Amino acid sequence: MKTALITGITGQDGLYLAEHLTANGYSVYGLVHGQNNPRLSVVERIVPGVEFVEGDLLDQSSLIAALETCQPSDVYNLGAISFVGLSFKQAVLTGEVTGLGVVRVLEAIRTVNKEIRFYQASSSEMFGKVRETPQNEQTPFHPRSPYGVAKVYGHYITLNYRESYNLFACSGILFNHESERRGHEFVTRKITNGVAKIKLGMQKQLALGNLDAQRDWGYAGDYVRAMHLMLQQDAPEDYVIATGETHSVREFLEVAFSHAGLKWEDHVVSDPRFLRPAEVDLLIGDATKARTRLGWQPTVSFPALVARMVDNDIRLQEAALRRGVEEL
Ligand code: NAP
Ligand code: F7E
Repeated sequence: MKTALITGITGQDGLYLAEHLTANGYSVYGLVHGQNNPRLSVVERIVPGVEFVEGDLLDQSSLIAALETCQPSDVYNLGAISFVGLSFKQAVLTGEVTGLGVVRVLEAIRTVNKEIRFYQASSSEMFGKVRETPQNEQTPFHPRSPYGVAKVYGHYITLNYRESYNLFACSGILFNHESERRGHEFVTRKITNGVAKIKLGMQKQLALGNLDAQRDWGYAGDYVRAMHLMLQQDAPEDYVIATGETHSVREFLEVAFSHAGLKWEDHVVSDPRFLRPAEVDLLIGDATKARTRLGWQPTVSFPALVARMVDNDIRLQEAALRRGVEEL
């Protein structure tokens, strides 16, 4: 039986990946940082077989100890400060966790077992102020946030350890992917949760920042399949994972509100607090390599993604109303 260790198991992707690997016969460990993490019970409920190991991307010795405990064949490094907005406010911490955290995991692998296969969660935010459209594996990087800069470091240190120490180390350059499990700070979930509350009379307005930004939004459940496929290849390589379609935040609003029978113009207000010091205007990925080499393709369309997120949030908020509390 293969054994995988996932950092970031309490995040959106960690949970989907744990489900996917467990269903494929893996024994799965999740690295958990902090104490008394409330998301642990969610992971335990959804993927009962997962085991937890303590460790932090800021703490080198805890990562070495975690690998010694789990003896994994595969490590998926999904842990990060992943919210671009927060990265502007906590730039140094973002560099430490999202950037240097990657080299700490790679060093732990080099120390404990060089045969471990490694997946790094790289990001389309590395393209930032894009040099070409659509973006592929050869497109140069121009990050626009401390998060994007940290991810560029993580990407290149993964490549460097592959070339220097012959590690089986891959980066997936994933474009935005969303789901019912997306954190509420990200714009898609903020919108679908806002739609649900407005629909049920719990709130009247939704305050947002830049509505012109365009993103290539896919479904997270599809994207974790690609992570696993990358580690099944004969040689370690990097792959862009994307739908090849782009939509603006305004288009997302249009689809989400109309799905609930509402007009977004009646409810959305502009709030400069949600503008960023530097913005990524347009992302659209070319996943030809993943399609041809991994046989990967997305299965959930943009309207279907928005609809399932809105429906889910309406269900959650209705349940919260029945219980007499606001769903967190
Ligand atoms: P997420 O929901 O924000 O999850 C991030 C995870 O990192 C959480 O489990 C968090 O744990 C953990 N973490 C934070 N600080 C840590 C630390 N010091 N040590 C160990 N773990 C720590 O992110 P996601 O959407 O699942 O994304 C997964 C990965 O893919 C991230 O690296 C993200 O940057 C990258 N990515 C995401 C997208 C996307 O569209 N979702 C696209 C490209 C790349 P707690 O929750 O317990 O704090
Ligand atoms: O913003 C605009 C905002 O925070 C999307 C992360 O998973 O994907 C994600 O990063 C767009 C931006 O995601 C609000 O300015 C407008 O242009 O949902 P987001 P992101 O920054 O694209 C990449 C690939 C990752 O790797 C990251 O980890 O929406 N926007 N108004 C807003 N965004 C937010 N959050 N809140 C607003 O009110």
